[in-house]
Amino acid sequence: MKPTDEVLAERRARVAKRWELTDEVVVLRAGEPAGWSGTDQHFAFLPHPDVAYLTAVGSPGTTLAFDAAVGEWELFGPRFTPERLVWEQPPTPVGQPLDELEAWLEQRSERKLIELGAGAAMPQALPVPTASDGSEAQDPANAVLRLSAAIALERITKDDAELDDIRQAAAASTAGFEWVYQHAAPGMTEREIQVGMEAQFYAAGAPRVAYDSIVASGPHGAYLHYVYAGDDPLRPATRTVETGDLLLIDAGAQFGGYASDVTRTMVVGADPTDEQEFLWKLVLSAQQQTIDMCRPGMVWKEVHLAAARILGAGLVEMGLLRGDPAELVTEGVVALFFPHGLGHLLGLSVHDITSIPYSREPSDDPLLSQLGPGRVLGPGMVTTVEPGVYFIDALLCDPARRAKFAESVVWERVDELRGFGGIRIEDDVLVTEGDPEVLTAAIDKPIRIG
Ligand SMILES: [Mn+2]
Repeated sequence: MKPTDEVLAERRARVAKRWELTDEVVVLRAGEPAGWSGTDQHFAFLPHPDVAYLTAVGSPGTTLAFDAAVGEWELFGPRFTPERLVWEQPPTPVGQPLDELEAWLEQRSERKLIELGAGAAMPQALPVPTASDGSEAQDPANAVLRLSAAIALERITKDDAELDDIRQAAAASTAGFEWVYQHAAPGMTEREIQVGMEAQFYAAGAPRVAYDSIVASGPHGAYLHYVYAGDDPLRPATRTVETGDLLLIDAGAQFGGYASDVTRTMVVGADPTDEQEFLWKLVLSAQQQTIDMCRPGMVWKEVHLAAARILGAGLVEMGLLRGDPAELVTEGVVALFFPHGLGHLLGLSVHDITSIPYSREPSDDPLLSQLGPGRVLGPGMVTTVEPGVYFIDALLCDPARRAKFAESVVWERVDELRGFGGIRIEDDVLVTEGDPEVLTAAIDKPIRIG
């Protein structure tokens, strides 16, 4: 649902309040299409999420400006020349013509200009305080970081218009997964399954996928981001699904710019083996228990560690690991089989707000701590919950790791399971004042299909 002008004004007002600027001028650019080197072609354009959030406009060139002295926002949008209109349909006209941005800035040229959005000079790490009073240096990159983080803090909590789009994205994903459950079978290629599934996303109204679909059968499930043409874009390989294979599908439709992100793993064309069934139920149990932990006040990192301990206990029970599950997590043993975070924020990007430094690691900084794994969950946040167990050769065949974990890993048993692939189960969870709401709950979780 496109946000109303009133909702957009509320978003901008909250951001301006967080900024606490006095007389600066801020410009946020949506960006321009990225070019394909060596050609005159461009990749499909997607606007910088901060601009999409504050304008609900997705056209290249869209620019939002803020004059802190008067607290007013000005939107600029592209207008095409008659020559360009011969080749391309016009973007929806918004705000003032983009050509007038230069004059608008010229009138404010005496003031400090901060450029955000596409092309902003985002630092890769938090600047070190240098001033004697402990405040940070007047580094322009620091202002970019601070102001962008302020927008991110608003984007973390979804309003009703955003949730509506995420629900629509989830509904389109449901149609795709339903197709898989009804049609995927041994003898089909991963590519055939991907195309059939995505066709249903599009038929259900999704303009695009939220990210490259992962359709990984058999051993391919052990590559966390296995995608078609990841090997060679010129002549991509695909694999034919065999009877009894695990099929791991991590895919999601996008709607209104908002992502959905769903993973299901199924055995195709046969009943699961004992190992497949044990690990599948273990991953599902870890997911169910940690979804239930997605409540206001919970620290996300603790939810992750809880999942790791559950998986560790299961791996001990199965005879793959020896020791105390909590210690196996701390020592990094469980991470051999669960080498990723339990989940991530979801929104205008499938991995939301990850452009901010430290968004993937804990931070003590009061502003940035809420953007990393140390964040405290609150109502309105949407996070994925996606535990998994994998048999990854790059980790399990590494001599250094085998030596380091000689005691805690039963390597003979692990080696029997090489080529197993992986199992991941993922849903999109809305934190509420009450019970967590699983936005992708309509997508079934069959252990066997075909
Ligand atoms: Mn995910």
